[in-house]
Amino acid sequence: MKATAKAHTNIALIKYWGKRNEPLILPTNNSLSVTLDGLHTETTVHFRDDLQKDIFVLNDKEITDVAYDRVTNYLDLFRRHADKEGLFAEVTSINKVPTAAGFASSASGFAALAAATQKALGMDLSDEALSRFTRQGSGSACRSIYGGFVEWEKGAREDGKDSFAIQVAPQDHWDIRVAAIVLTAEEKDVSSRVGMKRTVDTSVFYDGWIDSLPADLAAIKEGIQIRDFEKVGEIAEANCLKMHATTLGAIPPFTYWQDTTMKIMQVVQGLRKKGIPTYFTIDAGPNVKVLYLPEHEQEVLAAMHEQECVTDVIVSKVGAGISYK
Ligand code: 2P0
Repeated sequence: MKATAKAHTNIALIKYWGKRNEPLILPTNNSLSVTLDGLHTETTVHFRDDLQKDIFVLNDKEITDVAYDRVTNYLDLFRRHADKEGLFAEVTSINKVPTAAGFASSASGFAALAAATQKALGMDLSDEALSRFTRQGSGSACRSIYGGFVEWEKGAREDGKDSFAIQVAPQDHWDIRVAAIVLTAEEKDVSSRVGMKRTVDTSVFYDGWIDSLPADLAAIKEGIQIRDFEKVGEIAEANCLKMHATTLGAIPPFTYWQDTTMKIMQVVQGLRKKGIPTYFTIDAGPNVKVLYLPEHEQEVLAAMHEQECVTDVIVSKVGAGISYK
């Protein structure tokens, strides 16, 4: 009863920002992401009769804090489903997503954990069912089941059965690049979980965000199908700015941006003025991700490395979905 799975992280081009049901992690809106090949988690789950409790080892270190509770509570979901309550696991994870890169390592982390767990228990889940299980570990993780371009359907049911991700276009559909521009390694003040809840509950801009999403989703999906980079980039950048605007209308207001975040946004806009199609997107943190086409890699990376505030740049191509060893 042992299995190993690998999952890549993903970056949302249309953001998930708000839950309609917190325990089940049901979102208020559909989101759309691209899976990234440069950042991944590999996890082995070994269910053993001799264990009295779960063990969680991350990057060779035994974890006993809240991250352990989150993993063990998550395993309970599978144990209940597979009728294996009382059977504990040793979970060993190698995370190749540097926290400083500003990517939620929870996306690849929960996708790899869900995949390895269901395989170890012999559950033989479909991708759709696996995505549903993964969603309950961390919302954005349900998109990391697939490679390429992926949409998470919010669903309408209260039990969450119709809230899972589907592939919009495969990994080899389009060769675009995403560079993670690392600016700071500081812990953020407001976690994404707390930030999205505060925004849903209090932001005067939240309704405007929600109302604008169907048009963004339809247009970006069309842009992806016809490989129109400028269209996709423009929508992704505007969608990111709208998401971040909602945080300024919350009570109390907050922002994930720092001065260096805005500096990189200006560098990206400066590249566009020079005729290089480049766009940014930002998650719940200060770091910026830059989208560009392979033929512009040199100019884009040179412009980023010129900035004093940039400590690292991590480049990804479009990545693959879950794989098993
Ligand atoms: C996203 N983010 O679509 C959005 C954009 C951050 C900004 O998903 O509470 O770690 O575990 O469901 O998935 C980050 O939130 O939150 C996130 P939970 P998650 O990628």
